[in-house]
Amino acid sequence: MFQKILIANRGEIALRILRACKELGISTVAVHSTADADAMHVRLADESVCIGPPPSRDSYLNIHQILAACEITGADAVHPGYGFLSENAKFAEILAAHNLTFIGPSAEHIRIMGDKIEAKRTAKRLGIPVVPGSEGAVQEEHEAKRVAAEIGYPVLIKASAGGGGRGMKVARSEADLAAALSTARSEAGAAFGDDAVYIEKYLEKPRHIEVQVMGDGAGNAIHLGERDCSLQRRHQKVWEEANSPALNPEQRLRIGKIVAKAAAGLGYSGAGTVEFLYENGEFYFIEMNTRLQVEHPVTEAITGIDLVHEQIRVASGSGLSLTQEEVRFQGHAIECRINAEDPYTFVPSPGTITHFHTPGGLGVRVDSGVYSGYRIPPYYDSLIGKLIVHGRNRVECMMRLRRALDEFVVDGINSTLPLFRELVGNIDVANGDYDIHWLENYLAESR
Ligand code: MV4
Repeated sequence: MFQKILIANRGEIALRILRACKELGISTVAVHSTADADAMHVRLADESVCIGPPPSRDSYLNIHQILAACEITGADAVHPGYGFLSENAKFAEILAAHNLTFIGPSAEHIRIMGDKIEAKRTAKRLGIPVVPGSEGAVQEEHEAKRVAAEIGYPVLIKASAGGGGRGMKVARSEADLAAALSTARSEAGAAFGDDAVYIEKYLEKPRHIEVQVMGDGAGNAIHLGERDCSLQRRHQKVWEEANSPALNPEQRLRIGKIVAKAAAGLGYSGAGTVEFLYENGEFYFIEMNTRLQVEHPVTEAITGIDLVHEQIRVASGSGLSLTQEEVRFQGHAIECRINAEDPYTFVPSPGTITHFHTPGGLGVRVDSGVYSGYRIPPYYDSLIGKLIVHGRNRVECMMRLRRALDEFVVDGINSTLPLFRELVGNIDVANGDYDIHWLENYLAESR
């Protein structure tokens, strides 16, 4: 097992990882920018190292500085959290070259999944259902027309280097196709330095359902059920829940088994999330994320499994602590992302949190890195905390969530709390009756 882990992140996820390390008896190193000198992750870690000025590229993304911090403190492993360097294959390779363990999958698997065309090809080969579309990249317009005619309009042009919604163009008929193709290609080239694009059938009203997987890197993998992340705005998830209100136990088991088998076949190591669009009872692979995700606590709530413990175990060579047969799904969990933003325009609202009071009680978890008097720096994302509520079923979970939201106090800045107080009272949300466009339509209509 590791002696000392350096946490190459900040905010609530740095605290989340610190807590797991403490429970496992592993010493912790926090790194921070000058803007984060008074952050909670710095206070709670055993040691801390300042790695640079506020901009992320000079601090949390600065590989040289993180290596130096490992060297100075004698850390033997690095947990990247999410965002920042978590899906940087080069970083994983550089750590390995310095005899440091990257707590995550192999650089090869990160690289494959970062290339959306390669990811889709790999998923298909491993038996995961994919969205109908081109076999790989499309080069010429005539090729795009042939594929589109085959799968039928509307179609979506996606950038291979994209992901997370960047660089997509819809073509509703052949008349739109040439323009969509050239716009998508030039935008991809400008944004990612890679103009490879591919074509898919455009699904009009899907849900976003993702499956959590954990591999041991030795050909074994387990799935931990799914999360429904359809409630989002501009590709930022707002509300996530497990189980998905749209699935029955047979569907859950079927897709989980497919994903676990694929991860085992890849020899995948650590935590991963396979993202699907789900429409009319069918799953369609879109991407795989090779990191721990923001919304992992809803999976922890319904399984009782500490995903960060499992990540650390696997990375240290101890293997997974349980088998698929030992995984039990209990009840329902919902996560609300509390952002320092205007609840309706989502304009960031940095500044000082004059008062911060978190709810408690049975089935209530708050993961946050802020405190009363904390000043939110303007340089990073606007997540200030996550409220995760668990109940024996979805109705109990929603009752508890309504109560917990009533207790939550964030003063001094704008937060997204008022939006959640509205959503828990909404009939479609209560019925679990929503798709990936629901929240944007609701926000457009409700004012
Ligand atoms: C799609 C799609 C419809 N059809 N692919 C957006 C993010 C990226 N991960 C994939 N995305 C989409 N891919 C096909 N073939 C619709 C989206 C999409 C979306 C997906 C998940 C969650 C929110 C979304 C919001 C808009 C579009």
